[in-house]
Amino acid sequence: MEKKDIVGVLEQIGTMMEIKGENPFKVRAYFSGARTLQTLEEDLAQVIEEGRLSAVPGIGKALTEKIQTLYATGELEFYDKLVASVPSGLLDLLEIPGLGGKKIKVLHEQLGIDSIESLTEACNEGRVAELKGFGEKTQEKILSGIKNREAYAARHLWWKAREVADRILSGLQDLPQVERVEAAGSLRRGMETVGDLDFLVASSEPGPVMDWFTSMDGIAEVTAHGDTKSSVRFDDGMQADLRVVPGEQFFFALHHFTGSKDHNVRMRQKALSLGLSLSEWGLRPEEEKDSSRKAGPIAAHSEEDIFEALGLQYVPPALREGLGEVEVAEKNELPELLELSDLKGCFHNHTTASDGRNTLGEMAGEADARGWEYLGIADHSKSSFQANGLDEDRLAKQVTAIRELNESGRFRCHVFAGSEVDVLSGGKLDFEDSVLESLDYVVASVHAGLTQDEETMTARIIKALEHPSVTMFGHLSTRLLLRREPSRMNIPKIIDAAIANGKILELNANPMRLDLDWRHWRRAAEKGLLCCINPDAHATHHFDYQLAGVHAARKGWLTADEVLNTRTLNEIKEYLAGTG
Ligand code: DGT
Ligand code: CA
Ligand code: CA
Ligand code: ZN
Repeated sequence: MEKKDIVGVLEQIGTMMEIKGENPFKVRAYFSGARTLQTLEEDLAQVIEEGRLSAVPGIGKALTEKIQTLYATGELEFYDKLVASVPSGLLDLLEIPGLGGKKIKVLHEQLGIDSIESLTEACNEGRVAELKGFGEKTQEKILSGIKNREAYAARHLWWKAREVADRILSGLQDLPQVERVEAAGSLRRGMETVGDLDFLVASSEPGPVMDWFTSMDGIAEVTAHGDTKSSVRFDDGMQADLRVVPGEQFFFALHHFTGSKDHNVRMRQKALSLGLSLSEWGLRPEEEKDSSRKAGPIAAHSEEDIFEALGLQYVPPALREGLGEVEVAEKNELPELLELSDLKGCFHNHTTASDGRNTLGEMAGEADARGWEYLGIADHSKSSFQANGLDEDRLAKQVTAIRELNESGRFRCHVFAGSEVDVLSGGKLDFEDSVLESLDYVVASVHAGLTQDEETMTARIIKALEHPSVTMFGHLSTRLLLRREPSRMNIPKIIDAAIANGKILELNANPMRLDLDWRHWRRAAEKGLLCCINPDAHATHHFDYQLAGVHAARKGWLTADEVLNTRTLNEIKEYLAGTG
């Protein structure tokens, strides 16, 4: 088992012991042990193999044994027994923000709460507010946490949906009856979260295709099984629809089921204005609409053909949100959207110096292998102790190591020395000016104090943006998709301040963040805001996240020249020197 997972198990043990009301000293030992392990600078494997784990301060004998067992086997009897001894409904309560072991124990003991359902009921009846240490505010927060949890469970991250969809697509592709296949819906539009997966197949023999689809591995329930449409639900709750159409309808159906609904409405209106009727079946003169379900007189051999038949510029799926794209396509004024291949590097990446899993050399090597011209390293700063943030000394050593790596000529990829500096609660940065000035660039981010009121948070962020050393702001809203709501802040005001101060906002490409949200970018870029797409990589394979970032950027109508990291190394050097 990896360190990260062991830390998770120790934390869960602590929480479960809290729920059971066990000795607080024992409970604390697990939490502090988890934290010690998390911030351990040395390689855990090496420490264990050299038998030095029990010598690490804060890790006693009992903990040493458990960590070693988990490391070696990935299992722990003590943990399994503990899980079995806590009612499973109580563990579900942990997913509600603000509820930890102690509060759950009180809810269980005093109100007999043992599930989300009984907790909802107790909140609605006002019984939770009456408990000592809870109150109206906490009760309200719990209720909104429960509501969010339901909404979160109904959707999936685009990244995860895409992985599942790719497997299904390649399975469908391999069937001899399948002439064409595409994923449609919100997945194809690159929405940050996806409700269900939508597949479309062209085939004259739907039977075997539907049979394959409804008997895939991991299906919990087949909710529909027909010749034109089947639907399934997987064990993890994800659902998928498959529609099979004759070849000549394929692109009409693809367009229709890609959506969005609002886009489709606008497209049908546009067709009507030309005396045409557009549907999932085809495009035909309006008076013939009801005569048949066969493809109409206008054929489409691609989606481009459909747009052309309506006198429209082709609208890429990313833009099909009904946000004015049809009107702009009428004027042939859609922008040439950013492509993944436009990116030449990125700036917000971590190494083993803070909480990353790969070393500086490994990260630079991977960036080099991808053909990037530059890579920015921005490890956490000292206040992010939970992420093993660097203090001034360790940062200075890292800067030296980066300079040496560049001089060694080991990689063609140039490494920029930066820092992801915490913006403290009053807007002050985590390092003194002289330290910040020693860096090539600075990413300012908020990691703590996420629940400040709108005014305080907005002022805090703007203060950081006004600091001369700050290059860009990281994951502005602090949201974690399907897990944590954004912090309260006045985003338009912050965008104006960024532009006024010549600062960049990041589009964090981590599939859980995609922050700043694409919905802001079109207006912001029009006003002159510069974007930087960063993977926030904590391991070399996280560089793949740039794809998710590019999808979000495309949804925000961004073009290559609105994104900093499409520039060449020389242009970046000039930009950072303040001359570009
Ligand atoms: P999702 O699944 O919630 O992430 O979002 P979508 O966009 O994938 O929606 P979904 O799966 O319900 O339907 C796929 C597409 O099919 C949708 O984007 C547009 C089209 N569609 C479905 N139902 C309707 C409808 O009632 N009216 C119109 N105009 N289009 C529809
Ligand atoms: Ca869908
Ligand atoms: Ca669907
Ligand atoms: Zn961060």
